[in-house]
Amino acid sequence: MRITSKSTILLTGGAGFVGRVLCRELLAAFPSSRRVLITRHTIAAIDGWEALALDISDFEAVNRAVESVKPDVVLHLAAQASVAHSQGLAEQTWRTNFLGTMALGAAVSRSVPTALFLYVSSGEVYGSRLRFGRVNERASPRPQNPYSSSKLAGERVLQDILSPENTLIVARPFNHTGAGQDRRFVLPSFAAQIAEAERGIREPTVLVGNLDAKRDFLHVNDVVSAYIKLINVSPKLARTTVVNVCSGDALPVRFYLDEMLKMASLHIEVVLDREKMRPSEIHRSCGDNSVLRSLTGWSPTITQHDLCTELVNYWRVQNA
Ligand code: A2R
Repeated sequence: MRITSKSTILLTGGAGFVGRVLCRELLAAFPSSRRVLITRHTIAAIDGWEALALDISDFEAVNRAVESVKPDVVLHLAAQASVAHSQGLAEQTWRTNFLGTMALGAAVSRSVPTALFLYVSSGEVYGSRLRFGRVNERASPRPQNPYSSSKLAGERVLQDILSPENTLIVARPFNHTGAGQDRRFVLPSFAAQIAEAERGIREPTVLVGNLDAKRDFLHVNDVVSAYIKLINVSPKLARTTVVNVCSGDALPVRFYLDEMLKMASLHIEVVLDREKMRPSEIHRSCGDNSVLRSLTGWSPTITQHDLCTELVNYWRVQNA
């Protein structure tokens, strides 16, 4: 399916952290398309998008929505997106991540059997496989928590239930962040604490978990640009293509903290919070991005320094 100016785009999870960036960039990339997003709750209008409020795991509602919108392109981001929360919310995580994906895949297969389906899975699916070094897409996934197990199950159900004419792109993003991400995630948490310390609304301390863990971080804009490039090259892709979306390098979390502390206007002490230490944590998570680069010509554009600067400045404004 080639994307034309008349194409209809359906996006789930459009009100989330990544979804909002994607809404903006899809509007810029495909200004003449029809654009519809699915949200769980009714939300304030997002520029250039029609919104439908429904629960992604409601098979009938999803089917009705897909049948009436008849999308040419589906981008599926709606998810319970936190690994940490998935441990205590296993049922809800499976309901949203697996049943929601199955509901959407079944509806697409039935109503738009030639549509392009981009499923945002996760680099987390590699799980314990990450211990053996940088992973490419041929590595066997070994998920370790309800989040990654349900994401992998979503990949598998789509391969089975989409029509043979649907093109499926499975994107496996590794860590990504930027302004607007919830402070439950590690880098926003550092930036928010630094901004609060500067304003004097907390002690000059930052509570941290394992700073030696190495992570492969991208700026959310680079992740979104990878998704859009994948859509653009979709006519030349196989029926199913699995693609890592990652920088290809892993730096210790301490590196990001140090970058942010350099920006602070006062001395801030780093304090270990044992509750933030996860015993089964992977020491190094790093993906191989060769497939993404060779398929699309993509490369990341935002430096780690600029990423840290953006986060601290964002939280300074949030706390003002
Ligand atoms: O929480 P809400 O109402 O803003 O909606 C979230 C949506 N969502 C759902 N939509 C419909 N039915 C559901 N049962 C349902 N549960 C969650 O998914 C929100 O708009 C979106 C997730 O956004 P965030 O939590 O901000 O995740 P983020 O970082 O944007 O991740 C996007 C995708 C996910 O598939 C991740 O697993 C992947 O990228 O890394």
